[in-house]
Amino acid sequence: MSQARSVYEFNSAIVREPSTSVVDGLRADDRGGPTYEGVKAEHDVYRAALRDAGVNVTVLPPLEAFPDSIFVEDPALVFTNGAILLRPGAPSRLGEMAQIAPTLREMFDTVLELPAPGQADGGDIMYTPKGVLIGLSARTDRTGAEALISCIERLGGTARIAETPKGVLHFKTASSLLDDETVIVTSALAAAAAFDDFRKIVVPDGEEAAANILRVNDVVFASANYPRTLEMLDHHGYKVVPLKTAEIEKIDAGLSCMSLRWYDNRR
Ligand code: CIR
Repeated sequence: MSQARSVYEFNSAIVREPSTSVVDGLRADDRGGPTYEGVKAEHDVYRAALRDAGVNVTVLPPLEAFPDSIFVEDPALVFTNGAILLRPGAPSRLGEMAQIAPTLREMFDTVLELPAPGQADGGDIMYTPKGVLIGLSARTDRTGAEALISCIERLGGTARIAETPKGVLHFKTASSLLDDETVIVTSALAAAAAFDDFRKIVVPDGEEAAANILRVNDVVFASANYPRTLEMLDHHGYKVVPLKTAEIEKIDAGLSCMSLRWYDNRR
């Protein structure tokens, strides 16, 4: 059992230093790649914000062979009582699993592995107080999602399958948990059955990428690029930490992707 008071109470996180190869990160549309310096600057501020929010941050070394390896959220899923090694849906990212495995085996007593041939990316997985939601997407298939449900149940949790809107990379690209009762979503997910039991805050049209926020303890990390969403969150009473995401967005990433977070009972 976790002693955390909520699914977003975290005292531990893993991040990975960006590699210079991050400029070659995967992207659906090429709007010009990010610069290494730009990504590094956004990552440094993100790490500091996690620490300011009360999280102990472990920084893993860069992996030049894996341009997207800065997005540690995708190859694994972590909870207080165990971790699950996933199988990322992008072939160029498959090897990231083996790279993060030794760290997880050091930090967690139980490390499960998603059985082949299923695929699942951490970006499609939302941990909520009403169970874990797994969005099917181009990266997460039904075989992977069903196998993942079994792994989560072995750790004592519950999970169910949801749908990621077409053309959206990950389920959490378009939705995030804000608090125990509330999610922030794009209009494409506003009517999703998965969120029937939640209050929904819908991001304004034109600010879709703002739906990837990260709730950490009493603060909400949100992209500094979307002023109307920032204002809305502020209006709803959230303590917002605006963070720059202009560079990582060029390779389809947001704020949740850059860390694995959990509550460690031993701290
Ligand atoms: C990818 O396509 O895999 C990376 N360029 C972006 C990953 C973003 N990860 C996430 O949303 N969890």
